[in-house]
Amino acid sequence: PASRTSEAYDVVIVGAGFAGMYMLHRLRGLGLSARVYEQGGGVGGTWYWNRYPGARCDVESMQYSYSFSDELQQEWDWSERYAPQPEILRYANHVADRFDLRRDIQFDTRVDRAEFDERLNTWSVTTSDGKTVSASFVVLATGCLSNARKPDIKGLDRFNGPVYHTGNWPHDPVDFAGLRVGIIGTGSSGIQSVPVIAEQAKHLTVFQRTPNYSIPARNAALTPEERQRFRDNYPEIRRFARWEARNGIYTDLPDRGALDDGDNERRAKYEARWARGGLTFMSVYNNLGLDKAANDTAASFVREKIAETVKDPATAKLLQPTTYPIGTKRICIDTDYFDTFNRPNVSLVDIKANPIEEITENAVRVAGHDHEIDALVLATGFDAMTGSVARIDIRGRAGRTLNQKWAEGPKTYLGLMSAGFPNLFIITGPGSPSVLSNMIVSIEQHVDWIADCLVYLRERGLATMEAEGGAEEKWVAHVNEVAHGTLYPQANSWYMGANIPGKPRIFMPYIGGVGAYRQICNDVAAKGYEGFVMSAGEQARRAA
Ligand code: NA7
Repeated sequence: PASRTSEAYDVVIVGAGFAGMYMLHRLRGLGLSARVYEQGGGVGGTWYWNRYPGARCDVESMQYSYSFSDELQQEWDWSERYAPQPEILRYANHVADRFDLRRDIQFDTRVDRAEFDERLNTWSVTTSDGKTVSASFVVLATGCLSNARKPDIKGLDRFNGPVYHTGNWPHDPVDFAGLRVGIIGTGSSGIQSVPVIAEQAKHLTVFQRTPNYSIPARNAALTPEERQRFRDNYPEIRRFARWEARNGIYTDLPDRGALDDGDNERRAKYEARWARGGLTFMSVYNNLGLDKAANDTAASFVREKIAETVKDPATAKLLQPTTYPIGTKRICIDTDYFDTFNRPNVSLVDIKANPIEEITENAVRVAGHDHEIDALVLATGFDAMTGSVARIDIRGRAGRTLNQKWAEGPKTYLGLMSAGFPNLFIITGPGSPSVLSNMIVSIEQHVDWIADCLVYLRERGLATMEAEGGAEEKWVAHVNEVAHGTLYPQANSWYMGANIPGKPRIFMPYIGGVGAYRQICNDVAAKGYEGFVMSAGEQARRAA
């Protein structure tokens, strides 16, 4: 039974990843009391759990970092163009120490339930240690890719060897030396881990349902000069990332479409971007996400590269994506992924044509053939964007749960709040650019907006704030309309909820770009939080 404590906070924050940590820091600066609950044993969120071999950020380190403190961005030395997971986790820990965050974070504690009391205008928050505290506001900083999903494959529990999920990797090192390893899933996590596991394992069998487009990372050590160039130009780099780059990543913006160039010129541009590596491959032209014929030119370029790299033609063919436009599922960034299939100890099994029949004590059975393995890796992804929120029993006005409300798909106003759930904010929620952007850019924008909003409420003595139903409906429609003006809905992606059986197919992130989104959020605030209802609340009314 939950023990009710007298602990009361201005704000309870759920999660101590990059969002929760910065939220806590901002709230402290405003003199508000806050308590963070974190299910992990340390800070870092996604980067705390995703410890699989080869895990890296695919946004460049100098940009995948906080901008709120100039001292911080000037003093931290990223070692490589794309930081490996342990380094990102060290950075998260450094931030926690430098800003003395830990004293307000309770680790190894989940938030199980949050219930709004309409009389008191407060949330009762119940945690896995059986305590209930109260808070005027709750901020869900629960992350978009943090609810690892085990696939529903017959016999999975029967397997005798160890089963690892990339999104929930053990903290003790895993040694695959001498083992026959199987891996299911070829999204970003699979594509990053396959080359590393292949080097360790006796044999690696890759079970692929859908091939993915992947661009070479061209990872390398950062030189002191490269770091300095970023540091010297940070004001402009950060401004550009916030306002001009749709995805929050500093790059040169294209002013032409793919069909505006002749074949040779286009090819030369693709070659140059391929040689440069990384996510900016997709910003070579301004219409790859919009025009199928334009997109086809980039998609077929990548297919050619796969065919050039992979020696066995049948394997190369299987690795070539054909069923969806490039970039409409999260594009992958790799180091030697396709080349890994030239190794004698790596084999590829197509589970699209012949799905896995079952997993036995020692094998994965496909088309009547047992692929024997000693260990199994699931790189099968996440219940993205809504999964971690759904695990909390959230009850708003009239006891209605958020899961009931979102049964047909998540509904929010600006991704920040959901009507009927006063004083509950979401960071990088569905309906915000979140996963379509450099997460840290989006996180900082959300946290700053929420912080400003709390100041606004405090200054006016207001007790509650919530999204208006009508504004929310309009926003949801807008998010969909913008998405359907692009090629994105053509792919069965986790952006669409398509990786979770039974999950409603709704394009969840806002695709209008971080700059446009920031402008909308600023305008809403400037108009006195248009589309939100604020009220003085019972106590304030009584005092008046
Ligand atoms: P993703 O991108 O969701 O990839 C999951 C992969 O697992 C993908 O290839 C799936 O195939 C495959 N999958 C999922 N379920 C099954 C079952 N039941 N059987 C066979 N194969 C399956 O997750 P990641 O962890 O790689 O990446 C998530 C994000 O993290 C990434 O986008 C970056 O933003 C960082 P499918 O394509 O569904 O056919």
